[in-house]
Amino acid sequence: MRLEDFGYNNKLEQFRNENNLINFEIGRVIAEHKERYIVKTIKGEIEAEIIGNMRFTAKSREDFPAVGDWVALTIYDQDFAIIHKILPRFSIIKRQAVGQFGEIQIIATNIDYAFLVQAADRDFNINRLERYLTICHSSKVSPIILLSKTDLIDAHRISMILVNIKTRIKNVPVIAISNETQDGYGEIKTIIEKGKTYCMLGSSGVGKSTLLNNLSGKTIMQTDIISQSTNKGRHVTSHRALIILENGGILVDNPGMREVGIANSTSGLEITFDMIFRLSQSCKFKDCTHTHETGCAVLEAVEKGDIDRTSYENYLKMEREKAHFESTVAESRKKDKEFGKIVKNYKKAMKKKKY
Ligand SMILES: Nc1nc2c(ncn2[C@@H]2O[C@H](COP(=O)(O)OP(=O)(O)OP(=O)(O)O)[C@@H](O)[C@H]2O)c(=O)[nH]1
Ligand SMILES: [Mg+2]
Ligand SMILES: [Zn+2]
Repeated sequence: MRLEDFGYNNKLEQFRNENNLINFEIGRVIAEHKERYIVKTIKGEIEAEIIGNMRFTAKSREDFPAVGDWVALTIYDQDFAIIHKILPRFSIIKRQAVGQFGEIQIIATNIDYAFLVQAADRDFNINRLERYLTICHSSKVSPIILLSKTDLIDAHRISMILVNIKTRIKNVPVIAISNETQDGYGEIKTIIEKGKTYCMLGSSGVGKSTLLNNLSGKTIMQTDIISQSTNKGRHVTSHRALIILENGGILVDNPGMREVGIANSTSGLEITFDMIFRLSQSCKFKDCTHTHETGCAVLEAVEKGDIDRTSYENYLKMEREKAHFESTVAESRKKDKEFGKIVKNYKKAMKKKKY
């Protein structure tokens, strides 16, 4: 195994050289559980923690390692290594953290393509698909839509769903697959390239892990829990989330998601709803919200049926979420700043008193 086999490249090597990281091992984070990480290196899969300084200087979740990250680490033994640095990420898939407003959760990093998996039988939902597209587009990850479990519905219904997707979502490949019959696998295999990283996003139970297992060609992929004891007597339970296929493609499994909240993703919305954004150039008012204004080109297109009304409403909903997220972040920054000022003034006042 070479680092290149799990996605390492010249750019990362250059960064390593320029930042004096030559004396560290390099590895890729393949699983994370409560600030403990499993890192794949040429010496094997190692359990690691981050160096204290990284925790103390971290401003947000993005300053911690995530699945897919390249890290510089020191290996002491199989269960004990220290991560010193996260190498620059070329993409970060993130969402609004569930239950923590204004916080981000990283789903995976350094991903080239995301398979957006929806099951054809009950899970299928275009609005949600547009959400996934938005998080992909805001993180420079190319989406591929997989309609799974096609063995459970008839051909007519499948073609209806496909038409439905294609009228609302342009320029994104859509593949109908079944993990039972392996229909559609040929198409997936032609998409997967050596050295590129693919992740699986979708609700629980849609067949992500089954697909990963089948593609890996191994009969027993670890989808269930593996626990490893550590030298400190603690346990980390996690499954291996990153595997390498025979053709050299790298697949990352992800746990199913129930919510796909939009965080700060301006470009994501722009790409997903490109027609709305193109039309908005012709709105009468520059700050048009496309909700009630006269001379709104977007509303006009909705009325005429050029833009799907449900898609438009989905867009407005995500736009509001984004705005809410951004104002929450701005608000807490302002509070931090104000608090900083109070502390500074207080210190000044104390100094004056002394002399
Ligand atoms: N009929 C049918 N069943 C499938 C298909 N793919 C997966 N299943 C079944 O659906 C169930 C869930 O599949 P998983 O692969 O574990 O789903 P997952 O997306 O990984 O789910 P999470 O890990 O919870 O996010 C299993 O019982 C699979 O056997 C399919 O194409 N057709
Ligand atoms: Mg799974
Ligand atoms: Zn408008």
